[in-house]
Amino acid sequence: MALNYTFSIIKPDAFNTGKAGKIIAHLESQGFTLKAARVVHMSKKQAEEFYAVHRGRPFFGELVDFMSSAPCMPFVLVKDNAVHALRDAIGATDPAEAAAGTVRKLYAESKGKNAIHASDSDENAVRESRFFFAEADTI
Ligand code: RTP
Ligand code: MG
Repeated sequence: MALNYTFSIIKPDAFNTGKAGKIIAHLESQGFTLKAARVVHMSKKQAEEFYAVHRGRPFFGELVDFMSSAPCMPFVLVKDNAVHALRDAIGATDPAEAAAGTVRKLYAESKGKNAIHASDSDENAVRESRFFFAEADTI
């Protein structure tokens, strides 16, 4: 059975322009429930570790610099089939290609500064939740 929670981050572009509340309200209106949340200014090392799967990709350095440039807001959301549901709700990586009504269409600036991260598998949702939260905070 699919995991009933997933992991997300309001990225620095959205968090530092006051969009966190609007994005969370938007997701709550779609049936997601907030389970845990923090505000974190990641070090470069933390950002490299979090996005280690992308090491070697052409955008890796830019991504790490961006994610460690200012505070962001990691959070855990609960919903049935949460990983799939949140990927649908955030839209395509590039806001220009994101469907109407998705978080990235509504709030993102560009493919790099795209407002929100969402885990792409149940396995990664568990790993990424544990990166920022204790297990007791997420169950
Ligand atoms: P995320 O992991 O943040 O939820 O985003 P995603 O699955 O939609 O996209 P992914 O391919 O995993 O890429 C991770 C993040 O790297 C930045 N990126 N920039 N300039 C570029 O071509 C480019 N490609 C990716 C984005 O911030 C993307 O969300
Ligand atoms: Mg991804």
